[in-house]
Amino acid sequence: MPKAPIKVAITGAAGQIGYALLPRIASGQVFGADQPVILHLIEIEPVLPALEGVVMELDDCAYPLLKGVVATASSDVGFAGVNWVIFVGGIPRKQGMERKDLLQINGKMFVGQGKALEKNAASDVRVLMVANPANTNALILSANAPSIPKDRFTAMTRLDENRAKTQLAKKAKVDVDQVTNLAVWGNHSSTQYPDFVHAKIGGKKATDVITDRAWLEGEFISTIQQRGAAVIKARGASSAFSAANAALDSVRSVVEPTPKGEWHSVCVYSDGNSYGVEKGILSSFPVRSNGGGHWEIVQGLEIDPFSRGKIDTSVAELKDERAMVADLIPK
Ligand code: NAX
Repeated sequence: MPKAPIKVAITGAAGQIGYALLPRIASGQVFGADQPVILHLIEIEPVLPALEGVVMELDDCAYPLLKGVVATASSDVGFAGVNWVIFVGGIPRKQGMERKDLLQINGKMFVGQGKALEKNAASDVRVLMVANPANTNALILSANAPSIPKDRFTAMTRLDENRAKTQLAKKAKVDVDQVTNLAVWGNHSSTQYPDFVHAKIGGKKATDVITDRAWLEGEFISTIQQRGAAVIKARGASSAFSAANAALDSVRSVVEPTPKGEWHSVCVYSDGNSYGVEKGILSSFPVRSNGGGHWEIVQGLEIDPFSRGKIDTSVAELKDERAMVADLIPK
């Protein structure tokens, strides 16, 4: 018996990340080679003609697993019956724009989208927020869709994890698949903390393989924190296919079981009992999934004073962001 199709919505589908995401979802690289999909592509009205071109390209790929495409500027139509939503659409920061302005502009958008999601999505809907500021956007979205369980909302720090793994692999002169257990903590911003203390290289502690502590505490962390800006400087545009790749890794890491003893990085709601992060803050943590869509924050990692300081700084920034959009979060 062939599986029933799942409905996957992507907002900002005609943008550069959306364009890199679609062929990989439609070809079965995310939900499995036997899982048919129906794509719901959501864009703003002026971009619908360009989106039509993207739909033509999807048609022209003749993907056997692609059972339908809906292209729309309506959140109600776009979220109707969807099982997964990847929120990519957003307004980029423009010159002279304060962080607070960006938070407000994008935040207002997620008030409406949260309400539409709650009204229209399937009861098992799951969400990955990619659009920046990702953690706070996801917080606003979920606060405006209160009947959807909090554990369905995630925001992306997987690109940071992937970047960090590659930098450690290069320094240790090993293949990147030798680097595991790389947790990113906190906000997806320049305060994030890529945790080298618990990372492993070839199954050993990364700090036993790379003994240059000054590099780990200094250049390594700042390279990851500033990597997005470095890509923009070099390319004249922000990370696109690497971001799409990380979004797909994030979804796969929820729908597939996490290998024994490992974890992946994703922003989830704090339960208030994990590593001193206040309940209700949507922060990046090391997370394990059971493959049935359920995840848990990895418990029991010892946090040394250096890591504590870094995590606290990033979580403090998340609290500041939440305070800046308090008017968009219903009590
Ligand atoms: P683009 O500007 O290429 O695409 C964004 C698309 O969103 C545009 O086509 C726009 O028309 C659409 N859009 C705007 N408002 C919308 C709305 N209300 N409903 C539906 N669509 C809407 O940006 P792109 O490079 O694709 O980046 C998208 C987002 O990802 C940005 O917010 C960016 O900051 C964020 N990123 C997040 C990363 C992460 O690791 N979490 C890394 C990469 C990326 O910078």
